[in-house]
Amino acid sequence: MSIKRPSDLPSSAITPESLYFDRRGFLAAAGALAISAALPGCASADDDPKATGTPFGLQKDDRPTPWADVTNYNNFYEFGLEKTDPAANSGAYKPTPWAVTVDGMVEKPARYQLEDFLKPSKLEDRIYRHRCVEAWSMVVPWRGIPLADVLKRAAPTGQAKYVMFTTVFAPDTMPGLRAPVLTWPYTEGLRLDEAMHPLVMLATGVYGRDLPNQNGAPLRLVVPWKYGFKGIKAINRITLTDKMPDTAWNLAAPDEYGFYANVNPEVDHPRWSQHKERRIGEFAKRPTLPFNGYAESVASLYAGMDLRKNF
Ligand SMILES: Nc1nc2c(c(=O)[nH]1)N[C@H]1C(S)=C(S)[C@@H](COP(=O)(O)O)O[C@H]1N2
Ligand SMILES: [Mo]
Repeated sequence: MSIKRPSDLPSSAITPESLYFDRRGFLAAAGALAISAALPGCASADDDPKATGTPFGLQKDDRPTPWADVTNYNNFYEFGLEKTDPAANSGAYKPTPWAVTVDGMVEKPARYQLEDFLKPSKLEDRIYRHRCVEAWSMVVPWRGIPLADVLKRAAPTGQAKYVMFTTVFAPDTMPGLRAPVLTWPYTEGLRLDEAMHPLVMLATGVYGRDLPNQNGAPLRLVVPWKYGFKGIKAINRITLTDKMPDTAWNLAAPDEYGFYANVNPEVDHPRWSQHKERRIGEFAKRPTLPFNGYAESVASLYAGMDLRKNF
């Protein structure tokens, strides 16, 4: 397979993914159809894996971004600042065994081994759009569970209004932690009603495989209507709170990275426009959609809010 190809070169026109999707008339069906049951057996480990899952919010010309790009064009500053650093520098990092703490304003705080943390839920494959604040985008077939499952089990108290997520702090295996680029450990947050939305996933896999280290193994957040930096990786703590939590990017540059971080083509980043995006693997820019194409499902969460102020 072609993982050494520099990932911002265009992908070859015909990839296993595009062939598969075109053949099945996938694009006509994008929006609601569950196709995972119809898939042939898994590709061998040497092949590009097939994109499996239910498409959510995809547009007619959206195709899954090739595996090589999804796993080699990454942001994970704990492993360095270049897009290829996370794949190159995360070899010593150990995502197993893994424990997750759920604490704060909940009736049932607990520390789980990852297997027990996931067990009551059913892993689902879902294909989502992914829009980085840097104005590039992908289409990614994630595997995971609804975050709402985990929150309901913890039973938030009446005071809980926000959910804070924390990335593991592992300086021995995360060389990027030596640089004071962000406040470590990386943190993120959602309002509780956002966090309960059924589109929000805790992902454990991509392309039907366990997450590679560079994609946030063994557990990362996916919030498809927000900029990618909300999708915190390598989560080991989930804390319910009554205060809007500090987040790594909001602490680093509050006028550039707001707490909400909803994808919004009308609100430019102070240093660049958000009207368009470059789909990884393509030349021509695409228009950026409000809420990254998920407005129908999520705009009501922000009714009455000034989205220029609450960016
Ligand atoms: N812990 C941690 N999580 C992180 C980041 C990071 O640097 N550290 N980068 C974020 C950004 S900016 C993006 S765009 C996505 C990228 O996810 P991907 O590499 O799987 O596409 O991860 C997000 N989660
Ligand atoms: Mo990003």
